[in-house]
Amino acid sequence: MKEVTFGERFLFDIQGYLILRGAIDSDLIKAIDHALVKNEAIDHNESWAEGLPVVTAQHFIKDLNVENQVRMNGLPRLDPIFDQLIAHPAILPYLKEFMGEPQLVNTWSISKYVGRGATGWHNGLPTEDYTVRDGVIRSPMVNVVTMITPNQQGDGCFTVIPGSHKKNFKLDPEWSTAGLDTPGAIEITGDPGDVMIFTEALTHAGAAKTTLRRRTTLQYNHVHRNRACPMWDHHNVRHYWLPPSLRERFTPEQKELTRWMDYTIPDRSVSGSERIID
Ligand SMILES: O=C(O)CCC(=O)C(=O)O
Repeated sequence: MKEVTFGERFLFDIQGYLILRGAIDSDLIKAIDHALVKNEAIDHNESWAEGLPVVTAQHFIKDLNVENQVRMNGLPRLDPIFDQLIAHPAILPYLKEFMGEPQLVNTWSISKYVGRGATGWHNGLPTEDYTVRDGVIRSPMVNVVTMITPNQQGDGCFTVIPGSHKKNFKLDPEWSTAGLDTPGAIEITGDPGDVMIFTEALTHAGAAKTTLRRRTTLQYNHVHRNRACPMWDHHNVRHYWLPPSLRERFTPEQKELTRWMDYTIPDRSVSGSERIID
């Protein structure tokens, strides 16, 4: 297994993210892109969401809630090709190094088209939760972004404020959608197959999409095993949790990274029946 170098640990700690250039080979990226385009083009059975309060039912399998954007949730349910980014050997050593005992939770894609506006700054972890003690980095939530298409200036790239996982001031509300005009903000550019790994304590957002071509990234989010308990939420767990029938095809490493799924209650119909929704 690949060793994470001291230089990489230093950089992850000081920036809050690392970029792994060419981490995923181009044949896999092409196959993933093909499966994603196919799934974005079809309607999906969203009957699992029946009865959910409208306010929470915003992330359908195919989520078209945002103009000029398609978001797909629960990727391994859509095509086995998406399994290949779970516990990928180019990524797993970093998850272990920065998290200790990582578990995969949600997986989603975002495809943006021209006109998609900039998104607001956010972070999935409070800064207090990111720690370094005795030289050991611990981020209880780490997100892995894989670039499927070019992510260049104007493509609606991820934007981050490097070092903001240790920030001591709240952002001025005026900066909420100021994108690259926010002090310290930068755009994460790259090519298909490049990967960004970041602590969810890092303040991040998406830039406005001004180019004509589609821009797609996949997000595979991980939490420390002690926090792998999002199953109280029926809405989210539909996309987080993968049924045993699906996980049968996983490698031992993929099964290990999704172990929490053995212990949680499956998604159930909210109408009160005990029907398990696979
Ligand atoms: O691709 C983007 O616009 C950023 C997405 C994002 O911030 C997220 O998925 O948390």
